[in-house]
Amino acid sequence: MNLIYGYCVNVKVDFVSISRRICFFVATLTVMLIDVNDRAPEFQPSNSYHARISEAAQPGTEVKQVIAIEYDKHAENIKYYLENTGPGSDAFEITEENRESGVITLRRQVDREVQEEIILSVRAQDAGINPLSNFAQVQITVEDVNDNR
Ligand SMILES: [Ca+2]
Ligand SMILES: [Ca+2]
Ligand SMILES: [Ca+2]
Repeated sequence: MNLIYGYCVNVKVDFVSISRRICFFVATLTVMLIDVNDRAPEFQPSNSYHARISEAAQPGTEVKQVIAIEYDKHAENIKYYLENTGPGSDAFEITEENRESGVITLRRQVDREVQEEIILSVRAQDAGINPLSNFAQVQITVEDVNDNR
């Protein structure tokens, strides 16, 4: 169960008694609000990123860090996953080590002469009991180096 917010309000009730005297009593009412995981993480500043990577960059090079915000209590530990769907996307990864930092790294070298632009899809998943996800797109431009002999 998520965090419970409790607060108290005093309720004053006026009434007329049988003897026609005006009386009142004060009761304290405790209101409990239970936060449910009803919002998916939101990428900041938007769900569209751009990055540039040199085709000379070596595996392990940091490409981009994405970040999402979680609004529900007790669901804040967002995890990031790379959905390797598009062509060339398998050259990138979010390692277990970077699962909570959202850092995308290079898994293998890319070749601009093969592919100049690569689109990645990143999923941010919150830590709710019934987790919610959101997606961002990372457009990667591969920069040329003079490597063709
Ligand atoms: Ca949430
Ligand atoms: Ca909520
Ligand atoms: Ca080249």
